[in-house]
Amino acid sequence: MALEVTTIASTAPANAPEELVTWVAGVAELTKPDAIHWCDGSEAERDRLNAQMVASGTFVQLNPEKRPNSYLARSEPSDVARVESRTFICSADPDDAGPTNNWADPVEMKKTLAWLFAGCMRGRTMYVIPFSMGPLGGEISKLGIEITDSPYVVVNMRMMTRIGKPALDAIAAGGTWVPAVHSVGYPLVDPDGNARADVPWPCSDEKYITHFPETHEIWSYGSGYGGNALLGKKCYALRIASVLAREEGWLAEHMLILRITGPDGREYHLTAAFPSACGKTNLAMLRPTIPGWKVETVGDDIAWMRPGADGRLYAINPEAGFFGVAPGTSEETNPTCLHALNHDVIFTNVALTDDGDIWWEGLTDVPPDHLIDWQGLDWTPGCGRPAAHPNSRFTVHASQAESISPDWEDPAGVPIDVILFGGRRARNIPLISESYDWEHGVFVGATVSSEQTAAAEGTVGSLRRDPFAMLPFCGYNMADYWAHWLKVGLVLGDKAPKIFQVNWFRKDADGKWLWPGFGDNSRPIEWALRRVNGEVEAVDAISGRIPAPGDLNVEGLDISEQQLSALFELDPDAWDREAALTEEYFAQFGDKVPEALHQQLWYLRERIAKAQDAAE
Ligand code: OXD
Ligand code: MN
Repeated sequence: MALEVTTIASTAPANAPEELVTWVAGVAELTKPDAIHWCDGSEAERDRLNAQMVASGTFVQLNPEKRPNSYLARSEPSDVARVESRTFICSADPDDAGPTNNWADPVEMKKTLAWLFAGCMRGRTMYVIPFSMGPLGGEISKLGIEITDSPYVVVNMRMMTRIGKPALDAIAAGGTWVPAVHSVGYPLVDPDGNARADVPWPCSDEKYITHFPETHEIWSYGSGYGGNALLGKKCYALRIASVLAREEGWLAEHMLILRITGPDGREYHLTAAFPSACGKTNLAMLRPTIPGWKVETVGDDIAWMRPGADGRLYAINPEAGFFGVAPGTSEETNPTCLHALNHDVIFTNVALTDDGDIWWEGLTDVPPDHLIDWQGLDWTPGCGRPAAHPNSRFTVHASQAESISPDWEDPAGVPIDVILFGGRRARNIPLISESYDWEHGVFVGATVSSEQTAAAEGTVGSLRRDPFAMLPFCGYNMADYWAHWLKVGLVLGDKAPKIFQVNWFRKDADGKWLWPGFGDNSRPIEWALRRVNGEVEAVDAISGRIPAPGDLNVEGLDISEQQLSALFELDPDAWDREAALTEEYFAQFGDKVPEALHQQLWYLRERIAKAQDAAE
């Protein structure tokens, strides 16, 4: 039986403000749940939901001796990733969403949602999750309420954000909050009104991940998976927060945050934006190979940054956990991450071993003789199917990483010295290159790209642009976002972080990697920090400033002079073609492209022409 409105109000904690209770009651009236639970964020609540999901078949409890307090969920095969084609920015003016987003009319979308959400929680409990993105009460932090009919979402949100009573208390004290509504879209009554049983992974074939930038609202329907359902992450911390950041003069970025301490004890902080499949989690937990350098994790995915009282740019990690890709994580590639997964983890779509533990491709060189794969089927080596889904994930609290910085929850954030932009490029882009100034850095960020690596992804060698690694995450017109970055640069002036471009993926003519990557990525970063200190001169080049010969620390590294120079080779003719592609790329944004970026393209062409002249 659906709840009466008066009953709904009586479920609310005593200090829930009227505006919040009215909103929750409205959503309940629309979605018709059987019960409402206001999450307090306690361990008892988590334990109860975990036990309930084990009983319902959503969770498999892992062997407590091998993996204490850990669970495995298997999703429907149709619900394994973010659905960019079903993700919408619903601004009044399509131009405010821009050519890189799916736009939908907000009035029409609200009608569609009203129809989709009508009765969609029948037979289920509706959970109300108060949450804080960033440490509670911090000046950069923000509050939200997610309503969901998925207990899986509640226990994941508990690790990924700060949920429950303290967040509700902050809202009760007058804090503004972003409303976010989620349903898996699988009511426990069928379309004819007959009761139906639940399934381990309820979801719908119809999916809508919608954002309303003018009213700062999120409505998500039909998926139980990660970025579609944990609405604090991509939907709030990037898409809606990027809109808030533009309104309020700060930056919401798809960037990891690191603290690096040099041998002399000096601390530096760095943020870095990488498109997917560029080793972002590995960099977030980097183990430097240069003696005396220490790297600590502040964040692995998202940075919120604001100018501080001293004029520098300060960053917080708005999240509290890691929702990372499991395959490829091993003792060799990322031991820090692997160790963080020893206990209290939710795994989704990895394989199950016969002794109740987990496995994925790349975890060990030799796979176990038998597994239950991510679809719940028997699996043996050589059967021709991956055991874990390539996008299988772990959810773990950030405090479990041995690399976590003691200050990762400092509400004031950490002052940023360096911003890195990375991509996956076999050619052209050097190992590291320093931008000439902030405007050049914004140009570099705006043109970040990766080469398509497999025929399945498109023409091999063609470029996929992923500006600022924000392509699927910017809540408004990408060209306006570039203009916002330029404005923030004016505010920061000479206190702005230095911006560098890196490329760990350069190959030689035979297609072999030129750079070892992983822990050795600390070497170009060390050069960047020495540039911050003014310790080394750099050489002006087409892409930016590059290390003078001998300045990149390769001590103890088995790398030839030839490899080293190939890592920094800049072919003016290839760059000429690159500039033409950039011009083409900018054209799709029409007259929204800031003049400063056209000017940067002109400066780039000047540098190319100079290099062409010198080569003649
Ligand atoms: C993520 C992503 O899951 O960027 O972090 O897709
Ligand atoms: Mn991400």
